[in-house]
Amino acid sequence: MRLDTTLYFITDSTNYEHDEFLRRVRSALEGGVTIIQLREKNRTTREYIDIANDVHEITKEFGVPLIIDDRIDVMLACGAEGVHVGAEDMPVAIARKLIGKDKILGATAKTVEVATRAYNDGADYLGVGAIYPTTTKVKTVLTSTETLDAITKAVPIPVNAIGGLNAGNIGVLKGINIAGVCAVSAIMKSDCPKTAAAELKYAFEDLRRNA
Ligand code: TZP
Ligand code: MG
Repeated sequence: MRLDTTLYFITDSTNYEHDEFLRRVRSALEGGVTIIQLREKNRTTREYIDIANDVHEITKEFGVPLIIDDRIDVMLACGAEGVHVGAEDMPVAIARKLIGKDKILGATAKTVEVATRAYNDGADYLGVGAIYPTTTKVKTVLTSTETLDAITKAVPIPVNAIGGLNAGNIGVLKGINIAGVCAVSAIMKSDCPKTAAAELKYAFEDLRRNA
């Protein structure tokens, strides 16, 4: 499956019944998300696998890659297309060795040094942020747009911005050579994930056109 990080939707099933969660995932896909990361922080391994299998059934219908946050075992168990690792997770080089060359490997980077190392160790794309403060459950600090810009210039792989981003505030990324934007709340918590996804994608494409 082709890696296109233009609109990278990261899920959060907190506060949603299973069926409603899946309905939102489908709606986001209908709105044009190009890649999905399943991010579950408070699940048993069995639950994580079950939910991953259900989400994967839907993403396959749309031909969109499914990335599993943190867990290579869950990725392998459900046959997802890739895994995303952060600073406290499996080191990028070890993750690449374990998953082989064909799976997608994403990494989080907040500095040029970490970004360069992740690229050299086998990452396929990078998530950089948080650009804005976020209400999503995450241990993170803010990353400046200057650092984001420097990272895009330091590595030849797709770099995505993340953190508090929505269609109304991504103008701050204008002129920075990012491959796409990542969003949790802007899509997940919207009354209509389909519309939210479509608006965010349009806003990003508009930004790219006028860069
Ligand atoms: N990493 C940095 S910020 C963030 C992650 C996982 C959460 C982004 O969530 P939101 O709701 O789009 O601000
Ligand atoms: Mg992680």
